[in-house]
Amino acid sequence: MLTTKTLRWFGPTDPVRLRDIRQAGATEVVTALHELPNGAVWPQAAIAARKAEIAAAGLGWTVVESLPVDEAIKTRSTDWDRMIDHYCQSLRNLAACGITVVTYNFMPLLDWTRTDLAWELPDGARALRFDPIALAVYDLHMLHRPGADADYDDSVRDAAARRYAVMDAAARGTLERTIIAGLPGSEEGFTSPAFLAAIGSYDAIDAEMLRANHVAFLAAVCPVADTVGIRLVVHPDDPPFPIFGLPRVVSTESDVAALFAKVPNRSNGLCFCTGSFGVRADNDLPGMVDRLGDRIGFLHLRSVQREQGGAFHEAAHLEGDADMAAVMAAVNRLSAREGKSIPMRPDHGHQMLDDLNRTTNPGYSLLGRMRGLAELRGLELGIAYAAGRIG
Ligand code: CS2
Ligand code: MN
Repeated sequence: MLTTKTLRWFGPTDPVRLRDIRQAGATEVVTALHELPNGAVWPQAAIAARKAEIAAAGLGWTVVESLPVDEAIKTRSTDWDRMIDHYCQSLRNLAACGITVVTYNFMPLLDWTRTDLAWELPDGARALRFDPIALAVYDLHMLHRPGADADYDDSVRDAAARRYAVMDAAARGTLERTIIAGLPGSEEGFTSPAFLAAIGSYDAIDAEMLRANHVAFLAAVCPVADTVGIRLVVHPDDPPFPIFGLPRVVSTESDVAALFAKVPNRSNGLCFCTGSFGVRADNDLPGMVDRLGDRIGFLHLRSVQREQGGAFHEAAHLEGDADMAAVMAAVNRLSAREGKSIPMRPDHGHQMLDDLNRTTNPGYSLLGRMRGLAELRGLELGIAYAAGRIG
């Protein structure tokens, strides 16, 4: 049994077209009704129309990425009941249209975060990069978050002050937009004053409370997901550690194992993102596939290269720190054990070749992802063949 090859598509406004995705070798897209605001019910008619548009291009749509979890749910504030009702109704509507996997994340305020969206690699391609010093520059010198000083050690503070002093207005503006304007999929961006105010809504929420709120969310929606036959898969934190003093609680194997222990429902699953988990050297990626096993409902395959001082950039899919061959071997064992095809996508890709002449969503250019998909497909086929599982 091989994985189902998918690519992410941001809907009709995505400069990467459905036809491109099909030619790149995917049989399905993963997408969302990106045009709807967070917290809105996804109407069944709108889901069905999007599905028909995708089918007309010869592609399937069974995986949603993402059905965003409203801040009222993450902070457990007054609108909680209404937002849970909306979430459950969206799940019912999605199931009625044949969706079987729904991705979400539980990161406060920000989805994935980078400090550079076009970091030049030695071969001239461009990658996404995260640099803790750049994050500190923004936090300490531009956002002026109260109490931020205490979150950085002396060497990072000094480096940030020196870096800030030599940045011109354009560089400062780019850094601000990169961090808070909202990367694709995050649906919502902030201005710095609005971000500062929103951070305040987490003043009373520590990691323990955020975990409890996550469990409360799952306890409320998993019974509905079980009934309608949807697998909810949580995407890990990216990066997998707290930033801006906000807690992050889906960063390690033990974080997700605890979630499955607390909410054992079958629908409670994981989007195994090797790029997000792989930023931490203490996450054993192939071992996690073996141990988390059937909880894994969706695969994001990507490799990061860890750098000195906690920075990292996105490497080519078969390079960097992730042992992708070992991950793929574990995935192949899991697929054989489960007897089912797990949806996978190459997560992000470099801007390369003609990508460099085009404007696409950061991380989601066509050719870089096509290279990633082709390499991962070949790797999987070779592993399955060598293991005597095909041919
Ligand atoms: C990102 C996220 O790293 C990623 O896969 O593209 O936007 C991801 O889709 C969400 O965190 C899932 O909810
Ligand atoms: Mn991912």
